[in-house]
Amino acid sequence: MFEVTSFGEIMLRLSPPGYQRILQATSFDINFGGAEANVVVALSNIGVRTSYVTLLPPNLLGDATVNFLRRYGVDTSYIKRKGKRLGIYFLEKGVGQRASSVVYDRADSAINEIQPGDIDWEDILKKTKIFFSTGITAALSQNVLNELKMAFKTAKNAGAKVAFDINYRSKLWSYDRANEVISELMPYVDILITNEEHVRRVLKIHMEDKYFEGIDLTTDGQKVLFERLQAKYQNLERIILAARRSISASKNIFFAYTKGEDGNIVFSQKREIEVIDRVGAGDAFTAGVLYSILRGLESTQMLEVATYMCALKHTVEGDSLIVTEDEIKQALSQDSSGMMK
Ligand code: KDG
Repeated sequence: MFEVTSFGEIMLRLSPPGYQRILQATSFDINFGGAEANVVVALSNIGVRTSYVTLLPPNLLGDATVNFLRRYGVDTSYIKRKGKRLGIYFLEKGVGQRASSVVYDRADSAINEIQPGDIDWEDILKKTKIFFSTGITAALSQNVLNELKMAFKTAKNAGAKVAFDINYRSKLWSYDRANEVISELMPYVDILITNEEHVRRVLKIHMEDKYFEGIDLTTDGQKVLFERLQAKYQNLERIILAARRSISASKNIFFAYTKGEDGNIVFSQKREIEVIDRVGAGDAFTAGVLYSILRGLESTQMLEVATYMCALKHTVEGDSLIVTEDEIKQALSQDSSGMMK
């Protein structure tokens, strides 16, 4: 039995050491990353039984990718070895004035060669409690999108919950195209984990000027956004929204909100972020949410676990949060919230 199964593309990540630019690099550090893989790696590390579904080429790069997932205890038995190439992405980490940049080299990667029948969705989803994917997967190609829809439908029939993160990537598609595709996926989603910007821009939930202070939603605005989202998609059982605010030129705070057990919106504490590697921080947040749902934590505890895991990911090199369950419990028991005592 798998508590979480995810489906997406895992890529080789090549980044210049430290803060070098791609233009000057003479070597690259190797990592593996992909939103849905990052989530199951983080979950496996904290004791959740997970499986990852994708296509990987039958060559040494595909083998190395499988080894990476296995090292962290992710089940790889449903990965189909087929296709010509492993997707690659180059990450140049930014600092100060210089923003991070990503160069994708993922066209025609193995997952895009997926065909109906390559994955036995029924078999895997009847053994799964929560099936997770993101808008990145939906954006990859028509083949992948067809398969994602098939997986969502099969999950419903098999009684697995569907969890989804909009995870909009401007390098993959436009807001309008994302809206068109994701609007079709939304009726299958039970658990939506995303951020308020993606809700506004991709799901096109309009918010009037009175709900903003500068570019940020006010607390009232956040509550209204939440209610409008809930009213538009009544199938959603859980909605968990993340938000970021900058408090100075170089400092960001991060927090999240959801509906509490009494029906009112509850907010996490605001966490300051120290950045070593921000890639995959949203995935660590998602892992925290799914962990909390699986372990039956209350909404307020869920928000603390998820925002803590997100903050922690910013300090860990690579796309996945590598942390143990004990470390999280210990940190949260010393936290000002005292949530996990
Ligand atoms: O959420 C982090 C991902 O963006 C990263 O791991 C790479 O999946 C990736 C992508 O497509 O950008």
